[in-house]
Amino acid sequence: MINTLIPQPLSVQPAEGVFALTADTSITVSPATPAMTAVAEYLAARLRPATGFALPIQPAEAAGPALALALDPAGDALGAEGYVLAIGLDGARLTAHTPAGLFYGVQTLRQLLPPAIENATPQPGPWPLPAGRIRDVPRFAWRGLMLDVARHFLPVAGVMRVIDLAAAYKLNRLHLHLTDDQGWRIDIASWPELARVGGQTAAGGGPGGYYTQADYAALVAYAAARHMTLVPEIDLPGHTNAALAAYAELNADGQARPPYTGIEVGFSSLAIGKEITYRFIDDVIGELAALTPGDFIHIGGDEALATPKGDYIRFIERVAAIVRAHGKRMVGWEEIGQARLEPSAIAQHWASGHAAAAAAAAQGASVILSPAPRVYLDMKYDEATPLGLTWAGHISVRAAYDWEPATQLPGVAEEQLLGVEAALWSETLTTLADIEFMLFPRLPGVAEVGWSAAGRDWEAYRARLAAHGPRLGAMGVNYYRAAEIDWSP
Ligand code: TNX
Repeated sequence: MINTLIPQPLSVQPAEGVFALTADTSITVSPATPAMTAVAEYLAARLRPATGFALPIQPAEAAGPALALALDPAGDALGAEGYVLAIGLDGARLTAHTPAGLFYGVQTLRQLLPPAIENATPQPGPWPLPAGRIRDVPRFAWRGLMLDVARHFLPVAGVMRVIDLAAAYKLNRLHLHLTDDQGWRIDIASWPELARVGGQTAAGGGPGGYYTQADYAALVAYAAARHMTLVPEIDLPGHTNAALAAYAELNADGQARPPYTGIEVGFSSLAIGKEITYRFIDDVIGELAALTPGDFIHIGGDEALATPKGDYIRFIERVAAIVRAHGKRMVGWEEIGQARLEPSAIAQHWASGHAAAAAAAAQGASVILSPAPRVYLDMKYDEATPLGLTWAGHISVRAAYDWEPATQLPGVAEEQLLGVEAALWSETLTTLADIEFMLFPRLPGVAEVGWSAAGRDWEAYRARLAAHGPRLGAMGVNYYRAAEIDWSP
């Protein structure tokens, strides 16, 4: 078994020989529940186009060579997301304690097949799976990607594509930055001008756009089918010009702001002293919570430079109560650590002066790591990169990969780290092709930092990543052929 897997599994024991998929191979499920059948259908849908095989889904008792998916009720050592993949000469058996674990095992199985498996049209094959045994459990529960759909809107199909690509590397959270100064991207029925006015603009003056609630529900379902939780962000109390342009009464002076299409930050603020501000937030978070089966609502809280500090703290504490009243866990950028937080709160570290994230952790809150110099994938790779910003430096493929979460934040214990999240701000990114170019090939490295417990080894990683070039190519991904990687052939 030549191991080019990303993220690197916990243990890989190679054996002699292969099991090759053929026209006679079936996929079996045990037990035959809807959740199991859904994982099997997902697997079949990945394998049918390139192989041209029927790959029928059958109960486990069916005879013949199979990819067998089985829940192991006693397998709780595998946790909520772990799996065991055993490949012998006459079949492959994937076991897990949950359907999510099986889903991640399916991603591993995909990567063990030749890259041509990712083609959308029939390929000649053959389709060998190398024999061996893989046992795999993730290091962190939160393995995220943030997409900024506010500076530039990304239509539903583009978000679904990103979900597919992120799921292939075992990410399990998609954080959507839905609102900012330049645009409001989710329709709120009780405040219709947010989308109708605030949704019409974008950074650089483009056309904007927004998700209807039906669109958003479709994204939630699409993500859930890939065992990914959507985390919606409404950025408050700064980064709110689009809302302040849509509703005059949200401004301290009662005057609607003009739309904003530049890329400065830190100039806008909701009116902290007005009661209507909290009715507005309660309505918005109420509608968002109703659309969100996941536990989390992100309230932003970053760079509120136009909000006095005392007002900011009062505001965050009031918003926390609103989020709690709607039955959700509050996530915020690390600045929320300046306020009093409940232990259920989650602070997202991003800036290098990390006193606020440590303050959040000292109150018992959990921390997500998004250190800008490592995982702000909107930074240029190097000076030649045509897209992106540079304020956090250049982020090479190595820089995004070669860092250790446990030592990022002095004073924050590893038990308080929920995980890692890459962030893709979109001031300079207007198309899906732009997004793919910035994410790939850096996102797989961040995914490995979040998933793999084993220490990182850049030389071994860059060899594995090279093998993903043809795979990404077969998926049609517009990836950057960084000179750090030997992209042979
Ligand atoms: C900082 S990170 C921001 C964003 C920008 C980003 C650009 C954070 C919480 N705020 O508003 O889009 O830098 O890299």
